Amino acid sequence: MRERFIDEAKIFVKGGDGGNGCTSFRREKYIANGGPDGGDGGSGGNVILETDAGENDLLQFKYKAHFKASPGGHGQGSRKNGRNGKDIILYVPPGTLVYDCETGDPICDLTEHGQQFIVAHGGRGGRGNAKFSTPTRHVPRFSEKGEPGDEKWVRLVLKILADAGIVGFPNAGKSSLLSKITSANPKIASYPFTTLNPVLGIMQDGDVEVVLADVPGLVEGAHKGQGLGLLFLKHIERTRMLIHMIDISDEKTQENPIKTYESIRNELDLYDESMENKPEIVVLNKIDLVQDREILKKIENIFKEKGIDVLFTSCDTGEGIEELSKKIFQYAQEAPDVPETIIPIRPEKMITDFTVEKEDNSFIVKGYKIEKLMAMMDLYNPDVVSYLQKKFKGIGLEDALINAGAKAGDNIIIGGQNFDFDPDL
Ligand SMILES: Nc1nc2c(ncn2[C@@H]2O[C@H](COP(=O)(O)OP(=O)(O)OP(=O)(O)O)[C@@H](O)[C@H]2O)c(=O)[nH]1
Ligand SMILES: [Mg+2]
Repeated sequence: MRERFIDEAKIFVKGGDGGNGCTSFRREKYIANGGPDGGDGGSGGNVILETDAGENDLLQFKYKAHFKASPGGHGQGSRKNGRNGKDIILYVPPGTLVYDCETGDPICDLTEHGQQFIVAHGGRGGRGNAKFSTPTRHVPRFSEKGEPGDEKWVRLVLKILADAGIVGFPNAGKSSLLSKITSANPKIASYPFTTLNPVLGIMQDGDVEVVLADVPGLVEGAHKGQGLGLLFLKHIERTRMLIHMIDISDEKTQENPIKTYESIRNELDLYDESMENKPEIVVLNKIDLVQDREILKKIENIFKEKGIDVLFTSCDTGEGIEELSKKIFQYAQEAPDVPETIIPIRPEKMITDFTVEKEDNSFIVKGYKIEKLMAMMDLYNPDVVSYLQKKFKGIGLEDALINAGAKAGDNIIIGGQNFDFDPDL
């Protein structure tokens, strides 16, 4: 038996750490005091998500949820740079939304085949000491360590992209319709809940393609999680139109067809208000089982009074199928596009974005970039400390610490590293 269709997954992604820069000086025969020649570390690999139309669901992430790209190589003497780490590419089906687990915000919507998104950047390679020589610093005795790669937990949610969703009670004939008008081959059987996963099929007319999604049958309470409904309602959220199928051979439905219609409508509307804006084709199926055609005429009028045009079909005899196909193509042309998912724009993080807080006798500096910078620094090296002092003055950190009340000798903590405050007064 096929594994259950997986349309949500939580994964941990980490870009490779950057390689360390190298501290080295040229040493050659007959050349005195060779200059700094330490090479740079290579960048860490990225973790990339790529849309692949050949992928159906997120099943692969059920078995493996941790992905770490490889680190960059370390720099070496003679200005030899480290090699870059390899990227990891994870393939996801079209319609995969990526959420940041920490903020809950969507960070990317992967819709087009081949579209890529770097979900975790590799760290920058540390610069070798050759890069730190300046007119006033001829002998840089330090280099940077590699920058740590980004790491985070993200949630992947697949919301299928199709033009039309086929909805209705179990056993209405939704999968039968899909197999009739597309080349898809869904499971069909005379019991409810035959379809357990959404199945896509494509209708083609010349260059025009309409993608249909057959989803598991809905029941009353589906929007609250009854039956399989809630699990799959999200797959019709992004369809542009609905094909609402009703089994008209059912006696109860014949007595009160509007009730059957409205109970499905109710579930859709309660799930999400966007459902109300989707054009809907109402199809009354299994007419081959209705002997008395007068009943159909009466039912048609009942719907008409409500302002709803219905089509009659039989997936068994093929009656009405051609008319329905035409209507689907016509509606697909006119149906409005589903609004794009809004991805909040996150301002780029700057080294000057930091906060200073006093805690006991220490001052804690927090900021994404400044913490990353500190991770690249070897504070046991006095040359690094004097380099950092200049840097802190330049980015306004020295002033910020003084304003927060820090005095010479106070303990400063940045990214878990401790050092004494030594303002350059
Ligand atoms: N006589 C007749 N039987 C039909 C017609 N359409 C579908 N059926 C039968 O009705 C049963 C259910 O059909 P499915 O296509 O599996 O129904 P479904 O809506 O996909 O059902 P779920 O996947 O369980 O929600 C099957 O036995 C079909 O052969 C029809 O027009 N006439
Ligand atoms: Mg089905």
